[in-house]
Amino acid sequence: MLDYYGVEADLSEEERMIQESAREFVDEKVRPDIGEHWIEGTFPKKLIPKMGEMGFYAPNLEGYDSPNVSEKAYGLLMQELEACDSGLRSMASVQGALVMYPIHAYGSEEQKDHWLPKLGSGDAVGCFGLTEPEHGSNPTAMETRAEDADEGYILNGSKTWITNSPIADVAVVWARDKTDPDTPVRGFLVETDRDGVSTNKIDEKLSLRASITGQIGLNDVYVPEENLLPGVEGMGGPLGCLTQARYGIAWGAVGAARDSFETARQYATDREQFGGPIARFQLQQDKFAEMATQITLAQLLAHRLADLKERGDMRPQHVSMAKRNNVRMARNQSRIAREILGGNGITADYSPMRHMANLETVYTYEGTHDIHTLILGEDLTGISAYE
Ligand code: TGC
Ligand code: FAD
Repeated sequence: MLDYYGVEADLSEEERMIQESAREFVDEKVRPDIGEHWIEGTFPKKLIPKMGEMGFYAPNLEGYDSPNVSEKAYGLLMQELEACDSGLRSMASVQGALVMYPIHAYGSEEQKDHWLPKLGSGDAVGCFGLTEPEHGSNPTAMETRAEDADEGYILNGSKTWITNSPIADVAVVWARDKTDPDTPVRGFLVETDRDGVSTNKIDEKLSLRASITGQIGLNDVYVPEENLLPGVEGMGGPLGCLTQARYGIAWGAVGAARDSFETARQYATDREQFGGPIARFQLQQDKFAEMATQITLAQLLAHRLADLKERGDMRPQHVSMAKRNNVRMARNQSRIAREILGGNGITADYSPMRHMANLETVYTYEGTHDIHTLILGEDLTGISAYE
């Protein structure tokens, strides 16, 4: 496995163990039929509780039966999951960073006791509703409204492009006060079996096919006061969750690129043309040299990001730089890997083209590449380009 600078020699025992067990799990339980799921547009749902048993959902959180692993161990886990498929990493990212994290960080003790154990074990599935049909890159302009009602709230609005909404038991929904749109955004835990909730599936995606995506319709949905996340007000709430998920993506993208590289390396040493393996041609070796360099740079960025996060020095802008760079890198390098596989590379028998198609989504969600460019631009110049 590519680790050109031997970074993994410095992993702790726990980090190594998590990496190895995730790799084994993926090789035995997911890799054999992930291509088929991708073609069919299905997620292997039977894996959801198994992934819980393996401790794949937010194992970096403290308490509530969580193993509280290091940030690097969490990153390595995301890397191994995405080395299989971005849809698999999405499952863990949403459940852990976008649903368990806000409950852990902003929830009441009752909400934590009720939801964290069952989300952690995969007995319940969560989703995160921020994006709306008319507000993607600019969620601050959201139209979903919460109106005071008898000891609770009435929610109205719609969210779209929501990973796992059609199979979710609970949605973290972000909304503004109906009567005063200047009031801060609040987060609500909405059980999907409440009257007025609909979760239609989005079909015919050409990317992230082994992941279920849908909408959330909220039509006069009543939620009691105790479903409000009490610990946060304003856009810092949802954006704080995105920082956690983007951190996992910065690591995951390295996995998708590494898997594409390893598949191409194996193929190029096996495949013979003009009387020998295609790996002997300088044109192919140039591609391997460049791929390995780009993957190594992204891997070093991810490891450094983990160190910053572990010691509390990581800023959201650090995460933007790593998400932006590493996903672009993986998107470009998976394409080069596909090229090395010739005609066979366009089939589902090999992973690079599946990664390449998935990475179109990863490049777009959790803040598009352009949005992360603007976040960095603002940080570096002090001038915001999106106001
Ligand atoms: P701005 O005025 O800059 O900030 C508002 C408040 O939020 C704080 N903040 C953050 N906090 C934590 N982490 C971050 N990344 C933060 N960014 C900002 C900020 O300090 C401020 O706090 P306060 O206390 O001063 O009020 O916010 P803005 O509204 O101008 O934001 C601009 C912008 C464009 C950066 C933001 O809207 C953005 O990031 N847009 C991209 C939208 C996005 O990423 N959507 C993702 C949806 S979820 C998803 O895609 C899941 S995919 C799941 C999967 O399958 O893996
Ligand atoms: P838009 O915001 O309309 O952007 C369109 C284009 O314009 C992009 O290229 C963008 O970079 C560019 N652009 C926008 N603003 C600017 C600007 N100021 N300057 C320069 N260029 C700009 N969301 C959730 O809330 N929860 C989920 O679980 C979730 N899962 C998803 C799963 C999938 C498969 C997909 C595809 C998306 C998911 N999303 C989710 C939504 C995702 O976060 C949004 O698609 C993303 O934030 C971009 O929003 P948009 O698609 O509306 O594009």
